[in-house]
Amino acid sequence: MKINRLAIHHLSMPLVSPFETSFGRAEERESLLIEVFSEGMTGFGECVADRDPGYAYETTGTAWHILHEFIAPLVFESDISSPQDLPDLVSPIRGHPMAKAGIEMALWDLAGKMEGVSLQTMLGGTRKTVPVGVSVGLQSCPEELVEVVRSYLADGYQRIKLKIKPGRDVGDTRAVRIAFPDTLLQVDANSAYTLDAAQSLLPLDDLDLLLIEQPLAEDDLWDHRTLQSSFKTPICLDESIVSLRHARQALEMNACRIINIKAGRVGGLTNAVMIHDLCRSKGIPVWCGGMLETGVGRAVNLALASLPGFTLPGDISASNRYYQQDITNELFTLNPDSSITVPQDPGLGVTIDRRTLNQYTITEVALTDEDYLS
Ligand code: OSB
Ligand code: MG
Repeated sequence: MKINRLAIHHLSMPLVSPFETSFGRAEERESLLIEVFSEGMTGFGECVADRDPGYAYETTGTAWHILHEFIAPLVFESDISSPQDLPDLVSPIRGHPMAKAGIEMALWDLAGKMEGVSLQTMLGGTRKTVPVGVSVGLQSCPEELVEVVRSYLADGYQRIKLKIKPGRDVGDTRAVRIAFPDTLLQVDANSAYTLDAAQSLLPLDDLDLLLIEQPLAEDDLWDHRTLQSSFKTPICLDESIVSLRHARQALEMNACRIINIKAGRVGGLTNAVMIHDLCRSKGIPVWCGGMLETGVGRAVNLALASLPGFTLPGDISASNRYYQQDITNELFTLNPDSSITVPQDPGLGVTIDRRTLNQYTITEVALTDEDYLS
């Protein structure tokens, strides 16, 4: 694939309800939609960096910069035979996995459309539908949280994830557990605790949780190991697993018993699949995390989550849990068994609603190979 043109759209989309985590509260979701052009065809990719460096150090601003100044010239000067070549191609650029993953996703879409093959097939996914749950943000009080959870259960979600932070952890989780004794329940701290502060989480061990996600800092595999040894409940790492090597080392040192896989966090789908394969070979369950994606990223998460090692429900909710209007023409809905159907059309299997895309675009740029000749 010789890429001769590339477009980046910087989007800001209103969320249907504010989403609050230990790192902040958001009413809008910023992201970058990336288009790659080759031989009259277009591939779309979503860069999941957000406006603020709260979940990760990358932002829509840093990703724009890295794509424009460093990734685009590498892509234009190469003839890419497969999207799987992208990680090596961009390896001279240190870090910035979300920027890299956004381009790689667009190449997967393009390659799939050129060959008439779905992303699911290209990745080796098998299931027609994937089990999903919903990630519930911090609410004003435990009573309000119970009501919000009740309404998601009424929508049909069979697995609930609660966001927690210091002071809003055991009480909130216990209230939900008492109200819904049989619901599949898990919590996510987004790195909000130190090892000392995390001792206050020990009562969570009696609430029959599927897992406790990322209690400690991103760069702290060792203290996660210490914490895991004092919990019966599996610790699941999200932010800490930034590469295949981190996944291997985390498992070798028993820093977690479950891994959340997000393609954006690990530099793309090629790396995501390698982490899946490693975990599968070791019998470690994985599940697909979410980043409040648009329909583009959601299509990709569904394809990824259809691989056989994804044995726990993903953070992949229906389109209407996130946005009033999405930028894809295809909308994702929840099946009665709390699953979502994996797209089957070539590439990502979604098409772009240009009117909605334009409505939510803050800035856009079109780059061509000729811009970089000098
Ligand atoms: O930690 O899993 C997370 C959203 C943005 C950033 C980080 C996280 C999340 C979620 C939402 O939990 C998952 C979703 O997209 O539904
Ligand atoms: Mg998480």
